[in-house]
Amino acid sequence: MRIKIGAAVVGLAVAGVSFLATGSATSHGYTDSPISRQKLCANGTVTGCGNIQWEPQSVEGPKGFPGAGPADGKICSGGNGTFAQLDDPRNGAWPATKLTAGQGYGFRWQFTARHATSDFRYYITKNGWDSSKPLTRAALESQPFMTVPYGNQQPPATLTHQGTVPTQKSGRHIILAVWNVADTTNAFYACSDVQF
Ligand SMILES: [Cu+2]
Repeated sequence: MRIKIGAAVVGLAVAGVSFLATGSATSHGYTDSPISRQKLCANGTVTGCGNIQWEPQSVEGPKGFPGAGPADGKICSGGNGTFAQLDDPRNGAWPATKLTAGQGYGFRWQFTARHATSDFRYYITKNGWDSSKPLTRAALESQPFMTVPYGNQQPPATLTHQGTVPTQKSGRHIILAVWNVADTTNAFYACSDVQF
């Protein structure tokens, strides 16, 4: 009897481990318009990216940004040390999507796991921020330029938010997209380099 119970416990433990491993390998999402750093790594446009090239959907970190969430300087990696290459400013050399201040734009997410969602928030850097330094809260405008409440609904596999690019911007900037998941303690982070 003892042996049977022991085997059942081991069986459950193994099932639990494999479930978690599958979840982390296939879950989540990233932005591809404007294209994010993680997607530039995944499609081979940018090399020397490390592990993120295999799983651009996995930039997951604590939610509650900017009050909580990843630490300053680690925002683009979601605070994941294994994805630290995303925080490297590369001396301002990340490929940048060209935008015109005030234009209409479709901000797009690709999801590999369609988690129930609280909202999506889009932040942009302040004029005069230093593109040679890792991204910090102080470098970002304090309020998102677009917030899309999602009412705990499940998004489709591809989701476009039709919005407006901020006005009064020139030169190089980062758009930080944050996907706040409703039913976990986490969010997903995506930094996109843009040029006005
Ligand atoms: Cu997920």
